[in-house]
Amino acid sequence: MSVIDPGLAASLWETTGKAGKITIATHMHPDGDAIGSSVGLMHYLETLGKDVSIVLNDRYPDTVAFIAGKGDGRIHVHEEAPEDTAEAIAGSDLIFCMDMNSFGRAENLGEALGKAGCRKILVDHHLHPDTEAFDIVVSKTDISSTSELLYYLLLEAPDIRGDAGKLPEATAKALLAGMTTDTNNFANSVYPSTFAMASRLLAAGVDRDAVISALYSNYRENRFRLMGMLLKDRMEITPCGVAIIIIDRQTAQNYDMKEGETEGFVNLPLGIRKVRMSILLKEEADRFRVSVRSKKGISANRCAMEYFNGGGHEQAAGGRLVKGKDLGSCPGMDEVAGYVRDCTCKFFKEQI
Ligand SMILES: [Mn+2]
Repeated sequence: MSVIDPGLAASLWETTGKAGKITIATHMHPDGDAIGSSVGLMHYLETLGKDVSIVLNDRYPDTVAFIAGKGDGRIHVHEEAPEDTAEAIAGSDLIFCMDMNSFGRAENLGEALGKAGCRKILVDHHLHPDTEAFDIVVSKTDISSTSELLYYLLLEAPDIRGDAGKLPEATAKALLAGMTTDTNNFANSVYPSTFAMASRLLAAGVDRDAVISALYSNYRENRFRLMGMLLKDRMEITPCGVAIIIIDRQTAQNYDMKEGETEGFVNLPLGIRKVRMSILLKEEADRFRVSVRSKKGISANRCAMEYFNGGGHEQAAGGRLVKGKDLGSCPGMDEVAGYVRDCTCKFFKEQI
């Protein structure tokens, strides 16, 4: 089972070997896989003596902060210190873009990343990568996560040579954490290669209990209070079998929700037999962030592309509805729910 083309991996590690200062970028609203793959790569590159920094559009949520751990000092956040991210990008000999299929996914960093004069490498598992924009493209969509893709790339590195036991401890932990979050703890997008990776990392001594505990037994109480309220009072199930949940700003504020604390909510309605697709909308100042999940045979990606200005994976995608453009400038929750009801109904009619 060869996950990565050895020739491609060889050219990637050769290019990496020549660079001194390396910057790693990932998508906006970074999740466990974005941080896991970026931090995992950073720790490995540091063992090669590279000067590495990570640039983010916005800070990662507290729920995945344990992955960043002591590496936190080398992470620069555009929303907090734009001059630091600009300096890191401009001074790079090489840029890695992890878990994003185009520069635009890094939102406000996109332009600087695109303009940077150095070589650029893409490592990603999303559909439709912008291959033209990169010098080396490691893109694979039938894989659980970018963390898994990076794991197999690292096994091809000259000093690792297939021995997971040679990975830095912090890299192994970050990769297991990233893969675990992107598969929803081995529930979706799991392939034989995913279990093989987990098995070899466990054998190499990664403390999975600690990772699972940090990810899934470490939430604040208010997350569960909000989850209960949304499922009881707010979830709508349309005749087409689409579950819709909207979290408006007032509600998020009432429950003191922080970034990342509603992670996973969108998956819950898929547990209901008649639900074929689940859509969660989160209100922001100028838009609603949209998460789409679907059962096998239904394309969340197509629905997100056609109706929500987004995309992602077949069963898990995201997008946005911009106020004053896709919706009224000050839309009520009924208007938003109505929009989603209508377009998903249309989506299912087109499927037949
Ligand atoms: Mn991912």
